[in-house]
Amino acid sequence: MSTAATTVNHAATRDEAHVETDQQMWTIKGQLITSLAALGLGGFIGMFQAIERIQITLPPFGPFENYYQGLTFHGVLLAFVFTFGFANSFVSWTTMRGFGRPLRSNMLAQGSFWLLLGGTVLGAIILTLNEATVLFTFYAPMQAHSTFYLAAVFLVLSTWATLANIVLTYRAWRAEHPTEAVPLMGFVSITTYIMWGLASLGVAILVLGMLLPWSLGIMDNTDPQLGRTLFWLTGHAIVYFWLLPVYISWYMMIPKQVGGRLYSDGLTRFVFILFLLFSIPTGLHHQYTDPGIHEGMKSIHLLLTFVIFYPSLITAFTIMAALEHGGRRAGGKGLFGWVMALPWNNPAVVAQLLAMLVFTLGGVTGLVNASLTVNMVIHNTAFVPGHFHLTVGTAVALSVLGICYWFVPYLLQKPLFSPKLALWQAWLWAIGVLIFSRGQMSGGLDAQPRRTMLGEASYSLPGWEVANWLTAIGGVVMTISGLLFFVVMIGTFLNKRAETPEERGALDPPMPDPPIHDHRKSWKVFDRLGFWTLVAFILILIAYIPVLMLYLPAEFSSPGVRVW
Ligand code: HAS
Ligand code: CU
Repeated sequence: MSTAATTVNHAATRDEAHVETDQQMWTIKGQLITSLAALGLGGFIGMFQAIERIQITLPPFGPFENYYQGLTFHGVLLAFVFTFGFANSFVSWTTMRGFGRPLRSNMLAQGSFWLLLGGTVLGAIILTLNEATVLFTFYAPMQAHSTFYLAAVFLVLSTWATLANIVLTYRAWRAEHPTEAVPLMGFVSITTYIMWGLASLGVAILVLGMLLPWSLGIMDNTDPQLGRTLFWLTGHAIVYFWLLPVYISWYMMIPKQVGGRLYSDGLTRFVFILFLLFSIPTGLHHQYTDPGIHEGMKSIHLLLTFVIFYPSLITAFTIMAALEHGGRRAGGKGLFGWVMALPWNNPAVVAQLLAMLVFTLGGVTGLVNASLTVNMVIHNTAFVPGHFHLTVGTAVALSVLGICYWFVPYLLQKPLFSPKLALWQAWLWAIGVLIFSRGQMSGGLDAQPRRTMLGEASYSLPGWEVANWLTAIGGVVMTISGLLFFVVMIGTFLNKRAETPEERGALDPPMPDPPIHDHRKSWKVFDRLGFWTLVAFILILIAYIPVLMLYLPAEFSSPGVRVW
């Protein structure tokens, strides 16, 4: 373990030199590259799923033995590798900057990177061999090769290593600042990871206690229903582990990037505490149709799902206020003039503004899903992928691309290659996903099942044709957008051009100004992280003990099946 900033990176002339050590910055870059590689590959496979809807099956579906192998690749790479890698990279960096010191442990920083890479390579190998075509939810009794579960262990461990490092960094800071308010950027970083640390316990018990020993032959049978419940204990909260790193950007960087200021320090802390408390005890909203679970427990999870909707609503209003502040400072007048005055020529901002606009629809469709009775109409239909391409596929993914438009130039100290192309990329993604999700959702409302090779289905209903065409067209537009992103990234990497005088300062990160209502007005109780973690844990027990009691002691009665 070392805290010594023995060598410094490119930013030697800046005051952050002592914060960003070379030993740690390469892991931040490595995690980001792994994440973006997963995005590129996983996203590309997505196009073949989309055009399959209009009966076009092209290579590289070829190397895949079937549609579901490609779908598993797509889901695992995007839902786990892309998101975990980005979170590890970006939130490690915001932690360093937030607490104004390097991460506490080089070993954990490097371990986190190697675990991510190791898990990714193992997973990719076993998926390529078609030994783990179990989709990203890996429901038992479908049984993958043990290497698949091992890969999952590696990926989760990589996030735990980052979590441990963030907590140690916070404690080191606290030892030197016993009475100060936790710096806001440090606060949002650590609450994001503590939430995930608690949330991931479900899948850790599932994989280590059930699926891995079962796939290794140590246990003959498993208990699918207990497994599903443990999976969704993690599985809802994981969506906020994908989302919160992006919220960190929306709260911390976007106000600065649009020339405005965040409204309130205390409200921001409150939002992240709400996510810590209520992200996890909501998992049953993925299991409304599961038999055996009491309707009363499903209703409690439903109610808490409406509670966890609330911090995103606060976010909508508070970020809008910051945007309006920036727009008016830039000369925007009238009811909507400030919108036009936002920096629509800055791709880092535009990608995230469009991601926010699309997320309003993602949020609304989330409410549809969450409502127990309405859920019966859309559950297991194409409506659900419609919903999650608006959320993780855009609110998160398009924001990550936007963040990359300043973060990558900063990390490389090279100006962004072709901001114009980057702007095209952002708009094309937003347009593409709106077409795509419109197709998926209308298809879903017309009873189109999800996770089905519809181009081959013999039971198409009238109305599906339009839905399928929209899905295919939207998917292709998103792919073109994705390709543009990689052109811009590779162009930036190869860029030999120096920063022009007009661009001066463009290679500095957009560090936040204090909010209008700064930390002196915030409640001190928000900073009691140990206390909130305990409350979050108790809420999980209340929401889950009555459910898990139904399945305990577990009945390991189901042998593994291979349906592919
Ligand atoms: Fe969801 C299924 C409910 C959010 C992802 N969701 C899924 C699945 C995924 C997913 C992957 O209750 C499928 C899992 C599977 O494979 O089976 N979801 C919700 C609810 C929310 C929600 C209530 N989901 C997300 C997020 C995701 C995500 C975020 C990924 C990152 N979801 C469900 C339910 C299901 C489900 C059920 C199960 C369905 C079933 O039957 O299987 C809420 O958190 C949403 C809150 C969002 C808002 C929007 C706030 C808007 C903001 C932007 C403001 C705009 C501004 C723009 C400022 C309240 C913050 C201004 C710009 C200018 C230019 C002026
Ligand atoms: Cu959910």
